[in-house]
Amino acid sequence: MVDILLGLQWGDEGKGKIVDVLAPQYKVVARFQGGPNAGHTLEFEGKKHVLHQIPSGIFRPESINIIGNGVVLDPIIFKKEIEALAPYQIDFSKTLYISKKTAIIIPTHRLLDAASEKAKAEAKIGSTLKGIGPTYADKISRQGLRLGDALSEGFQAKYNKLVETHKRMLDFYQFEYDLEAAEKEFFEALEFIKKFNLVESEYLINKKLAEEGTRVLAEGAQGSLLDIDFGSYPFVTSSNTTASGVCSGLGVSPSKIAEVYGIFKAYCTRVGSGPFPTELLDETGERMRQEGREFGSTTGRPRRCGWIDLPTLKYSIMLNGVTQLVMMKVDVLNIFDEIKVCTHYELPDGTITDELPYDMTDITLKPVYKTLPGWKQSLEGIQDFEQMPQALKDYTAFLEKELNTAITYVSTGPDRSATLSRK
Ligand code: 2SA
Ligand code: MG
Repeated sequence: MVDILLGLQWGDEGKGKIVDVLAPQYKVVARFQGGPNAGHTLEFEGKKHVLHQIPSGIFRPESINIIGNGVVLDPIIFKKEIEALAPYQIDFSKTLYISKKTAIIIPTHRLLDAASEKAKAEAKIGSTLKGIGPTYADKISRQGLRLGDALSEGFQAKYNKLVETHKRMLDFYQFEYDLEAAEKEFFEALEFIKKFNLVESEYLINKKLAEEGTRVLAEGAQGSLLDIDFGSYPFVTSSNTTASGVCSGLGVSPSKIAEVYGIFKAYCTRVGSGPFPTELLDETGERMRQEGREFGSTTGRPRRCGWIDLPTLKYSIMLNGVTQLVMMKVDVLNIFDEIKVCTHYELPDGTITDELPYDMTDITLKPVYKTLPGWKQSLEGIQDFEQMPQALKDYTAFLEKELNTAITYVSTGPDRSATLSRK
């Protein structure tokens, strides 16, 4: 069976850490969407490592890691990621497989991302500028390049044709660029990637699933509220970040899906533009950002911070069929006297609702808060949830009741060891 782990908010929920914790239970860890816009941070044995495209099971020598067909892959970033993993002495020939159907990000995709953001000016999406949107656009409009194409003679011609199209678009944007260095790096990286296992990963994954007792973990990137269909469009990423993306992004059938782990922070953050009803623009938000070290792991951008938002969490739980919740970064709330929970929104006409309105990008939603007492103490060293301060137990119980789903893991710090199981 396939278990899914995904973020329920706007990304950066701490997925990398939890995949790493859960990985020993899984023979296979697979990425099904997104690309180098992701930044999955893992910390163990005093070391910190950020992964972008490589699945977070890579540090467990017994796991097989798959980059699925639903991913958009930048060969240049891939090469850098592999090089950065050198100290860990990983045998990639046994642990890493990439789908031939994976879409390739080429240098002009990154330029187009930048050009389109520049043209949008104030209305920009706040993209990570990794070329994600333009690459998915080419895939959907049936002119994109896939890794398997790079293995055949005709690749250069296909590449040239696409670049010509892109250059015309860049001229239209009146965007200035210098492509030479990036292209050289790109073709070097493409040669490099050919030495890895490029496979029909839908066969690999289904053969693994047919083996007795093999469980697969599908590792989501970004968050459910950035989903191309259900997120706060147009301030979203260009893939299905929700559970449905797993079937199309890996080639597994819906009947193979078992557990869905939904990860959320005990508060809320967002990078990039778009609605964020509980955003705190005051000193409380700033304290959250400092305490939670809330800066993008891919771009270093400061993340917007605010209180936890139950209407969005309920929405994400519904869309994904979440069976277990994982609450992250509770220790960041140690410093607050009071903790607020947004239970409903007040619409401009005064209606109170716990559903997300269609036009949430255009109207102001006023959060309706319930205030709970803080615990005001360090959680360091506490390894048993029962030993947690009562106020934290109450906060957890309140969320479980409102969300109607069990919180089975609670994370109290960045290290692998600061993860409490409540099962
Ligand atoms: P894109 O680049 O086209 O996918 O951007 C579209 C929107 O999606 C948001 N987005 C993200 N939000 C949170 N975390 C992401 N990954 C990095 C990380 C972010 C970083 O893990 O820290 O380092 O800044 C991520 N990727 C995309 C993005 O902000 C746009 O709002
Ligand atoms: Mg991240």
